[in-house]
Amino acid sequence: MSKTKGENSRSGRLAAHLLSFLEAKREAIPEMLILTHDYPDPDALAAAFALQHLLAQGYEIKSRIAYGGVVGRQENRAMVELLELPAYKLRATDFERYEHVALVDTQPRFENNPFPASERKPTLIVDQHKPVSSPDAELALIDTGCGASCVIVARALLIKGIEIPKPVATALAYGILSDTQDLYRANRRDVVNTYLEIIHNCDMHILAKIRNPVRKRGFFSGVGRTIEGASAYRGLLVSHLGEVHNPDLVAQMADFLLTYENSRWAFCTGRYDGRLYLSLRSDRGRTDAGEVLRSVVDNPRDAGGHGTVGGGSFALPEEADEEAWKEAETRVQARLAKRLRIPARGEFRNPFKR
Ligand SMILES: [Mn+2]
Repeated sequence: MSKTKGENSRSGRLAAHLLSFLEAKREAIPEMLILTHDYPDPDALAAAFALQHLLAQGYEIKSRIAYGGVVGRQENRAMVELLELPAYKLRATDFERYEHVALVDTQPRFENNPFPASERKPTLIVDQHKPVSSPDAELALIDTGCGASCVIVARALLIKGIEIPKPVATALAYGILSDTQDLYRANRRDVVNTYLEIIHNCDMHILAKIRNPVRKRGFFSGVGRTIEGASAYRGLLVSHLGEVHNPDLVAQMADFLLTYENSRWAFCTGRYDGRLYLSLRSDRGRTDAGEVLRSVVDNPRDAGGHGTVGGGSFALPEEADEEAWKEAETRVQARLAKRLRIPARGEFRNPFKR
């Protein structure tokens, strides 16, 4: 493969750092654990898959891809199954077994992964999210403008001229499309170029199947509850889903609500495994939804995001009853309304009731 354009771009420079780091360290790294966030999205899965390929083909480093939670969204499950993407639930012994850990699409001190940041330091970070505190790793590659974290790894494969097999290319294309809203939020030329260089190796048939997955019953009842419980005021559309079977549904419903013609902001919450999950979406390209959400939760580490997408979660006490959950939902909604300068006296109404 010929040398590619973009080595002078930000993602190209970070990718070059990654390559020279691995070149220097290869002897010292026999194997690596690649850790994504707990409920990995297409970008996290693609970045992990591509990094695994780079480590194996470029440096003979074996690796295992792991996540703490579950692969929830039907699209993401289809991605894992159809591409035979080897991502596994983290085992209790993994952190003992692997001396070297790479974090992708997340950072050591973020609450969305189980990395024991107070006890140890990861070997590598590849991420696009704004750090809460300066991220500590042997090599931290953070590019908040790269559209998707997997762009950095894709760039590294392209620069090194490693052949990209169809499943990896398809994962990368979907990761980029998914995190940039079909390139709409790809604000830099190197991001679009990376996508264009990858797309030649893609399996478009599988990509289409991933993007239009067969959906389970739980998804439709989730849509029903979202609409049923929706309320809106001055462009802010909110729905509290209550108990959910997987926290990805909260994000998916926020995406869905944002498509309503009168919504400028969509906010959803859901209860899962003792935590209240939050998702915020904005239709304004220049906003930082993660930053907005951080001001809504008690601990800023509990939320984050990039561009128009924000997410997070926080734990409620084990003894929390229905009233306590309701109170938490009301509190985050009120703080959000205040932050968006929507009058507290405003009355939220369900816009979909006939
Ligand atoms: Mn991402």
